Amino acid sequence: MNGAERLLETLVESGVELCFANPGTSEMQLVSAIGNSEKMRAVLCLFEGVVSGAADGYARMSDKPALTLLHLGSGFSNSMANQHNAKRAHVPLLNVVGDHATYHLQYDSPLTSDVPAHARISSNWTRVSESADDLAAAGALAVQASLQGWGKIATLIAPANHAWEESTQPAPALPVPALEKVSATTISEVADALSNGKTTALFLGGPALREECLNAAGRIARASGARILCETFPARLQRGAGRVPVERLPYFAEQAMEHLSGFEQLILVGASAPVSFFAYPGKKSRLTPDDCEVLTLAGVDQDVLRALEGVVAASGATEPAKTTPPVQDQPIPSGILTPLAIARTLGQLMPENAIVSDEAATCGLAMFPATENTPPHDWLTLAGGAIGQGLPLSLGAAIACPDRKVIALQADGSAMYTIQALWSMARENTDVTVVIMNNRSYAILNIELARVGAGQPTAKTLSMFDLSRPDIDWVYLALSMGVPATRATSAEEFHQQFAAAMTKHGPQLIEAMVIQQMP
Ligand SMILES: Cc1ncc(C[n+]2csc(CCOP(=O)(O)OP(=O)(O)O)c2C)c(N)n1
Repeated sequence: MNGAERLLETLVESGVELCFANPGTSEMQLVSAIGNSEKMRAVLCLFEGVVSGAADGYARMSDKPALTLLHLGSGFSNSMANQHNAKRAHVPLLNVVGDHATYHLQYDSPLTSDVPAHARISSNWTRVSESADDLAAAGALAVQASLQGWGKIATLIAPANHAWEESTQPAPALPVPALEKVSATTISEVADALSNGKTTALFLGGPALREECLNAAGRIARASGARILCETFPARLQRGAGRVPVERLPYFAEQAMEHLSGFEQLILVGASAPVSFFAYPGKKSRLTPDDCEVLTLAGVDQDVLRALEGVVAASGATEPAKTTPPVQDQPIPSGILTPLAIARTLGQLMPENAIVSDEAATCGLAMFPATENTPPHDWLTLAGGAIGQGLPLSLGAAIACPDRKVIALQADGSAMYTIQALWSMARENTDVTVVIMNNRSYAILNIELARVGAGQPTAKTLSMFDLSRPDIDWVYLALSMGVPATRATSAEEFHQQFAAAMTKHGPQLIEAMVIQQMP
């Protein structure tokens, strides 16, 4: 066996069963090994940002690392924005990046670059294999590194000669690392703080937004009177009717500060203390009130569930959590197609167990509240703020959960970064309904321009946020990549097209010609 075959054997034995790939010449042995394996599914993605975003979506929904196969430093760099988002989402992700044969690097051929340097920027763990015999052992270490805490980005660089030379050393899978426990002292300190009479919020993030953790947080909230808040961009929030409601911190700093005002105590659970997304001249970066004490129950890599259950027990929180009531009957939206009309349709029609990838940007503001009472579902957001995540994320989520409907709420500007994901959705026949919010604008940047005080905009300034001239035809774009598509120009049309999409399986796209009233 060669090094690539041994590596694949180890990865399969470690439980890795899916590869999102965009390979080149230096990865041919790996491609061949995957091609000869019945245990590793391969999904071709036509841009590396789709590879990494899809691996993130798969990991968010399966809690397992997908393998990404990338081509040298340039391929890795193309994947980097969504690697960054995955890192911020705290998911396990396993990159295997090919490099030139070790003896070839000295000749500085055109694709030569410092691959470990590229990788280190967005990886938590980086290693270059030392020999063909070492490649599989390095693979086992990489899987283990990706499973540290709630998930890390592990990047293994495989020089081409290590992949093609003979390897005599099988490498067994390594044990999955255990989560770090929160100390009994911390648990009892937090339980005490919850009964000290101060106005308190639990501030949840990362793994604390799963149903079991929310049930525990809901009990604590009921017993202590604390409110439950969550970070602005949760990686995966389990919500909907019958689940524990969570107040999501607003994006704009002044709204977030307003939301947090009056709290004397904030208890962090799987989240960092909230800070403003950007700095603005004359505004504070920290969002908590100056006199608010910030305590940490559990960091993002700790055993958040056990910690919450510890507080439940220590504070005698015996009553079950309050939960969200189901949706009430409402009239079908009619008239012009506003984001609110789309939101109302979602609120009425989203099926049980749906997975929502929310990269709807300014159009999305109304969609989160409007879907609060729909049947239970998972809500995935742009954890790292680097746009171009939504379509790849929904591709990966749909592959992880083939029996669940995935709904991609997708702003048009962000969609164009990784539009190639549509092609992979068609090829894999994933059950994703993409709703493009066509406002022909980088609308948020118009707002931010005023907020940072960058002066009076000229026509040229505004042209840098304008997506018209030419207008993008999303129906043609989708059809050209094999995804059936329709266009909705009124609230009634959208409702009818979305209702139809919910009854079918397979990828579909609705171009929503939204009329937006900007604040
Ligand atoms: C990788 C990356 N590049 C650029 C940006 C800056 N940026 C933030 S929002 C935005 C435009 C978003 O436009 P769109 O997706 O159409 O949503 P809208 O604001 O119109 O609702 C840009 C370019 C970013 N956040 N990430």
